[in-house]
Amino acid sequence: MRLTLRFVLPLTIVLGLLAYAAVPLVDRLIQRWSVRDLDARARLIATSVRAPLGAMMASGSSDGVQLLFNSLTHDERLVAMGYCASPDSPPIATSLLPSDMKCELLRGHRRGGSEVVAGVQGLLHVAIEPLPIGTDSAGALLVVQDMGYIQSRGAETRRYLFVAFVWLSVVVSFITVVVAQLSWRGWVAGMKALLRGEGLLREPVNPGRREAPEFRPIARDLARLIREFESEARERDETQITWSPETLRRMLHGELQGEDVIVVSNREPYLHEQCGGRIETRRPASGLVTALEPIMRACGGTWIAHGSGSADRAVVDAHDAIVLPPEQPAYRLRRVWLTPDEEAGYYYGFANEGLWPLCHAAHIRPIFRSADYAHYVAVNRRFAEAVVAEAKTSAPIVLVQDYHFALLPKMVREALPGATIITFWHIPWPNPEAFAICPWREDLLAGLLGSSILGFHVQSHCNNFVASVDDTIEARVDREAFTVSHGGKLTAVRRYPISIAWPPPPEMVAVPVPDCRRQVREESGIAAGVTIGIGVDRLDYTKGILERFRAVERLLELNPDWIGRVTYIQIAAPSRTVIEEYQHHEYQVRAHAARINAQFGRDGWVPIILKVSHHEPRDVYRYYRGADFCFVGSLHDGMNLVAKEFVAARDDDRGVLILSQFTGAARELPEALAVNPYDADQCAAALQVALTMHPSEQRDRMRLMRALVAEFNVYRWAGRMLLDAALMRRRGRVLERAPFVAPAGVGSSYVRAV
Ligand code: GDG
Repeated sequence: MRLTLRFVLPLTIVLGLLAYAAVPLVDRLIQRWSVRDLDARARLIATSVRAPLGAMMASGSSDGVQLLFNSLTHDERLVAMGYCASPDSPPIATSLLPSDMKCELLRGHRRGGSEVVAGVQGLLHVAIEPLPIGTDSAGALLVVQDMGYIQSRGAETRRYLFVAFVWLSVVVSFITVVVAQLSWRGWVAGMKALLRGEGLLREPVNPGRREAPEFRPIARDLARLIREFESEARERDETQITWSPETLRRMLHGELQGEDVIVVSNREPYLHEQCGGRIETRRPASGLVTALEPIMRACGGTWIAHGSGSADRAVVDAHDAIVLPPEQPAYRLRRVWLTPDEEAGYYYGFANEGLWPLCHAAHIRPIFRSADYAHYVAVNRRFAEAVVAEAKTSAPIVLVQDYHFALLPKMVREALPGATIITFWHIPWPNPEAFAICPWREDLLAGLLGSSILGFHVQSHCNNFVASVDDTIEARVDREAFTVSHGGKLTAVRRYPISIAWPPPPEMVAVPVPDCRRQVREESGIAAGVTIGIGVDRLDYTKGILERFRAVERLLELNPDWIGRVTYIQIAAPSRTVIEEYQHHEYQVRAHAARINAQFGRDGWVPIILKVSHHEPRDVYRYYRGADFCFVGSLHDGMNLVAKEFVAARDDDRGVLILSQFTGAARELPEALAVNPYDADQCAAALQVALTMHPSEQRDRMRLMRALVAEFNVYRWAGRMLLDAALMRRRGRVLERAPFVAPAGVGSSYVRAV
């Protein structure tokens, strides 16, 4: 009702005002039309009396004229008539001709005309019609008509006008109210649907209903607001949520529409080995596998890797694939076979004798052979073909792992231009001067720049990469956005510190810490009361195993009290054993341990226990849990997951971590005792601190480190990269729809990102 009044009242007022303004206008109009009618009537009378009047005047019969006039003025509107022979003569007129109406009137109307004058009973219309008769050339007829009827006609018209306006306002108000009610309902329903998110966040409940066009701008603005809000919320969330396999799965389905993930790495997550008559599965010693395997368990997809186990061929299907992990299949492993020559050239040669020492500042000269590089190119091509064969869509998400596949991103990009290629470089990237040693540096950079995203563990590796690009090839580098534009494609260079699964798999921490201690002592022949240190590494010259032995030696030299009271166990998983440098390194490691043990060992006690053999992850965790401290001494490392694993293994909040400052992990774990592994005295001092650290301090440090690894776990590492990839895909789609070429120098953010 209130709504109706709100419409009707103003409408009626406006219509009333309009009517009020229209009345004088209508009056004037009626008067003008009436005067025009009276003029015409007077002319008609003049024409009709011309002949009889002429005859009467010629015969001098003024009585006849009067009679004629009297007979005509019987009409109620024709008040009087008269004839003036000249302006000076008296008129021959009917009795009702007003006395003040003289023939002088003719002077002002020689050619005729009319006037409205006020009479005794109202307005009179006086028409002067020229009517020359005989010699009276200035003769004229006076016709006086009553205008009273015009006034009554005006009053009647006003009445009609008023009634018409009243009806009009009623009808218009009614139609307005009905239309307003109907549109209001539609508006409210449309707005409610918008606010429910129909057509924005979810499908409309009633898909048949047409969306009102006036809502489109509001819907667009709302959709934009929601997107902004979501991305803000996501950024907020990322700092607050705990990343888990479930979070990662949800993100993959939400942000990337469940797109299939293809991982490419040299190392496979499981090797099948022929052991006597049996086939055994083995987990390789590899940081890459440690990180990637939980991701694949969570996301599913296909992992393409070199089939290097002696029984690998025996267990695959017709497509060279097997589903893994054996106990709970979650993803496909597609094996690629290499000939011994290919493996020697691509893997041992170019990758591990060339690129590995090139990227690690471990003072081992890289060896570059053309024949090795040719194999490297061929194997990269073979894996790229496998990626294309495995891709289920033209735009898959491909996660390329490590320095074995620097050329592959470009090869995949050429075959699948819409692919999202995320390459992660697990080892450091050298400075531009060191990188310039490589004879195929341009090819490697161009190959890597086929990626959508190129990830490193730490910012200094990103900086080194971008500087190498700047020094080596023609590319546009944006140091603010950290992107490289090469050949019309944009690559984002980003820092993604890798990590481990959190919480660690339950079977790794199932055995209580005291039992682990006991088992480790029994296995290694360590007496009760002897403090145990642990180191777990691939037997690699970059890991600083020799330096750690020197640190133990220095501790015993500086503080002989520790003789007989501390033992350092080094697990060294054989790695790349066909390479001469590795054979030499193993020899040195064995010799050092033997020399130190010979010098300080006594009564069955030795300071160093070297275990050069492969251990299964469960055994590795038993050592982490059974030790009092863990020593990570890499001379140069990408991240080093052993440090994080030790922290994850210590759910008793005990144990001390001594950590080389040259690992990526040292940037994330400031509560560890940071050391320079080249400085034996400093390392010995750190050992001393670790050996004497109060349990409460151990607990405080360990808790902080555990909180960090829990938050920055490997699901977050993968999730962050995939989220960035999803964002790039969305941007790519938007720019494809509405391409815009930025003017030169405006920045590279408009370059199409794929
Ligand atoms: C590269 C980068 C980066 C060790 N011995 C055995 C064994 N391990 C496992 C450890 C750990 C992994 O190997 C070693 O990981 P790291 O990260 O320390 O080192 P790399 O293998 O060189 O890894 C490195 C990493 O990639 C990830 O990006 O952090 O910087 O060099 O998980 O537990 N595992 C088994 N048996 C052993 O004897 N099964």
